[in-house]
Amino acid sequence: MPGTPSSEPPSLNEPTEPAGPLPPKPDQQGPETRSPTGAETGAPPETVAQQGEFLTTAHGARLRDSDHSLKAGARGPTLLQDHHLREKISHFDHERVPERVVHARGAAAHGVFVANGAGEGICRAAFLKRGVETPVFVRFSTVLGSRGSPDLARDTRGFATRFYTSEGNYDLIGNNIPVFFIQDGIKFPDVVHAAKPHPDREIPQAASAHDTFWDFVSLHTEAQAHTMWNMSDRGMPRAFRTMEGFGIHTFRLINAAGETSLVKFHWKPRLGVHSVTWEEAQLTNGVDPDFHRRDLADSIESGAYPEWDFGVQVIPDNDEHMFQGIDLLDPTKFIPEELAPVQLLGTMTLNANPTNYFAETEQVAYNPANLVPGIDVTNDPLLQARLFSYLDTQLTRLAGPNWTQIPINRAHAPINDMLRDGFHQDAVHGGAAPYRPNSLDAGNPFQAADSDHAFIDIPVDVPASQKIRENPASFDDHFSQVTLFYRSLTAIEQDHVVAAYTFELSKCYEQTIRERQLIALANIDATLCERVAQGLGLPAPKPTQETTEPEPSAALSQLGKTWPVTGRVVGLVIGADSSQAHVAALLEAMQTADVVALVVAPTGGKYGSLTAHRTYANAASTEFDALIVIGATPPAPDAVPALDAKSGAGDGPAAPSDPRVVKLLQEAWRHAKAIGSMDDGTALAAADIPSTGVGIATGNSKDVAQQILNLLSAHRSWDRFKPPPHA
Ligand code: HDE
Repeated sequence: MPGTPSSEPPSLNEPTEPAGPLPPKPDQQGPETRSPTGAETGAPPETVAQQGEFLTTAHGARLRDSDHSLKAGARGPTLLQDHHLREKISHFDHERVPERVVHARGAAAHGVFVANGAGEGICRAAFLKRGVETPVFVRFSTVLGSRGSPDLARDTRGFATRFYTSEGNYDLIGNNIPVFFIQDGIKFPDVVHAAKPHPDREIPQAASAHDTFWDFVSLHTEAQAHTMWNMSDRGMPRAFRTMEGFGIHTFRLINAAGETSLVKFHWKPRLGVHSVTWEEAQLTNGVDPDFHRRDLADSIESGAYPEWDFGVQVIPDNDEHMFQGIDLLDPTKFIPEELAPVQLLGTMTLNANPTNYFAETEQVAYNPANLVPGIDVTNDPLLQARLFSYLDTQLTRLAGPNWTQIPINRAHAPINDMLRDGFHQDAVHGGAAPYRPNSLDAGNPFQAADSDHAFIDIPVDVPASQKIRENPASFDDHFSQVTLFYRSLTAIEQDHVVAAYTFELSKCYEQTIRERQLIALANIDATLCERVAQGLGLPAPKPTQETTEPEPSAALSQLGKTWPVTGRVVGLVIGADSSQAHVAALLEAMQTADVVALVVAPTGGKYGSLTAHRTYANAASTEFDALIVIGATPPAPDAVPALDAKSGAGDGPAAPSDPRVVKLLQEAWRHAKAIGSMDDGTALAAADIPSTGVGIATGNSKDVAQQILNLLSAHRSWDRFKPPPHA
C-alpha cells in the first residue's frame, strides 16, 4: 500500500532505547555518493544522511536535552550562552532558499535511461550507444504557481531531465507542450510578469485566468500558439506519467563521422497522453492539491514505474534552418509528426523516489548549457537567452557559485575545472597552480582532444550580417499552426478548448482585453471565435488577416486509441454487507492487470478479511480512474446527521445509499469515468445514473472487471455525452 510514511511501523509509545536512524523506504534513493569533483566515493548512501544514535550539535557534540532552553533558574530568563538553542533556532531561520522564479512547484524522481542504439548513427554522445544505462533525475513542475500552489492548475508542465552520463551531465529541460510563448528570450520577464499574480494584490495564484495574462497574449500574438495548447486538455494532465515531453528548440547533433543533423527531442509516455476534465481539476485542487506529486511517488512506490520512450524528429542540417516551410529557429512552431516521424532512441524508467525533497528536488539545478559531446545548440534566440539564464539564477537561488557541488548536481564524470573557492566550497583542492598553462602542477589539467571525448562546438557558418535588433520575416506567422492544432483536435477536445477560453476570458475584468483576444481567435478559427464570443455575450469580430487551411495532424489528439492501464486507480466501493468473494475477485483481477485497487468502505478498519483503504468520508472521486460499487451501500453511521457538507442530510438512515457514495458516482459519471455496478442498482439509481448508460459495466465480477479494464484502456467514456444521431 503506497503512502506509508516510514520504513518501519512506529511503536505506540515514544521509543527510549537509543537506536540509529531508520533507513529510507525501499522505493527511495538519494543522489549517488560522489565527491564534489565527481569521483565515486564508495560510501554507502546512508552516510550522506544523519548517523549515530544520539542527538548532537552540528559539530557532533552529544546533547542531553533539546526541549528546555538554558535559563537562569526554572522561571528565569533565557541565557545567550545557550549554544544549542541559538544553533537550533538560527539554522531553522535559514531553512528556506528562494523558490524558483518560474517552475517553483515541482516533484521529481530518479530513474534510468537505456539507449537502444538507434541514435548512434546521428549522435556521438556516449549515453546513446546501444545498451548504455545512464542514471537520470527528472523534475516535473508547473510554471506559474508558488512552491505551495496546487498541482492541477491550468498551466504548462516542466519536464526537466538530467542524464548523469560518463561524459558529464546532460540536461534536457523541456515542457509538456512543444511550443513556447515567445520567440526571443529578451521577452521572458514580460511573459512571466504578465502571467504571474498581479503585483498589487498578488492574485490569482497559479492561474492564467486574469487580465494581465490575456492583456499580454492578445497584444503579443506570437503567444497565441502556446496559449492554445494551454487552453486544450494538455493544460491539465491526469498525471506526470501521462504527459508527453518536448525539448521545444531545434538542437544540432554530430555523429562520429562529423556529420550533423537538426533534431527536435520528444518524450512519449508508455501510458499515453491523458488529461482530467476541468471540473475534476478544480475539485482536485481543493481535495488533494498534491495530486500529481502523490501520483508520481505512489506509482513508483507501488512498482508501477513511469516510462517514456525518448525520440527525435530528424531534419537534414541546412543553413536556412527551414523544414517544409517551418522555421526551425522559431520556438512557437512545432513539426507535425506526419511530416517527420519520431524515431525512438531509448527508454527512460523512473524507479526511485527521492530520499529528501529539499536536498534533491529543491536543490537540483538544471542548465540547458549542460551539454555532452555530440549535442549542440542552434541559434534559436529563445534558447540562446536560456544558456545565460539558468546559471545566473542559481547564483541567487543556491547562494553562490558552488551549486554544482550539491550532491544532486554532481556529475558522474571526473571534474577538473580550475574553478576555485567561493561560498560553500565543498572540495579540498590540491595543487599550487589552478591556471593553465602551468608547469608547477605538471601541466595538469590538460585540454582534451576529440578522441578524449572533448565537447564539440559544432562549427556553423554565420552569414555576413548586420548587428541588429530584429526578427527574421519568417517569425511573422503567428496563427497558421494554432489553426492547425485546433483543427487536429476531436470535437470533444475542441469543446474543452471553447470552454477554457470562455472561462478564462470571463474572469478578466477589462472588456477590451476580451475583445482583443476574440480578434486573435477570429484569426485562428471562425467557429471557435463565435462560440467563445457567444459565451462572453460579445459579438464575434472578423479576422484581421487571411486565415489558413492547414492539414490537420492526427498525432495531436489524445483520443481514439487504447493504452496500457498499468498503475491506473480503481475504487471498489463496498458496504458493510458486501460480498467478500466479489471484492476479492475484483481485487485480484485488478492486481493481475497491474491496476491499483483501493477499497472504499463505510468507515476505516477491517471488513472481514478486507482492509479499508479509503472511507466514505475521505474518498474523493478525483483520485479514481474508475469506480465499482459492490453490494448495497446504505448510509454509514457518520452520514446522519450531516457532519459536513459532503455527507449531506439525505433521507437519513433510510436513504437507499450513503449520500457520499452518491456524490462519488455522480462525479465519476460527469467526468466520463467508467463505473461498474455489482449491486441491485440502488446506488446508481440514487445517483440518477442509467444502468445501461455508456461506460457502465454490469454483470458478475469477471465481466465487470474485464469491462472496466477495457473502458480504462480508452481512458474515458466520452461518448456518454455524445448527442444522439437525430439531435
Ligand atoms: Fe526556463 N527557467 N526559461 N524554460 N525552465 C527556469 O531556472 C528561462 C524556457 C523550464 O525543474 C529557471 O533553475 C528563461 C523554455 C523548466 O528545476 C530560470 C527563458 C522552456 C524549468 C528559467 C526560459 C523552459 C525552467 C527558474 C527564456 C521549455 C524548471 C529556476 C529565454 C523548453 C527546471 C531555474 C527545474 C526553469 C529561465 C524559457 C523550461 C529562471 C530566461 C523555452 C522545465 O533560469
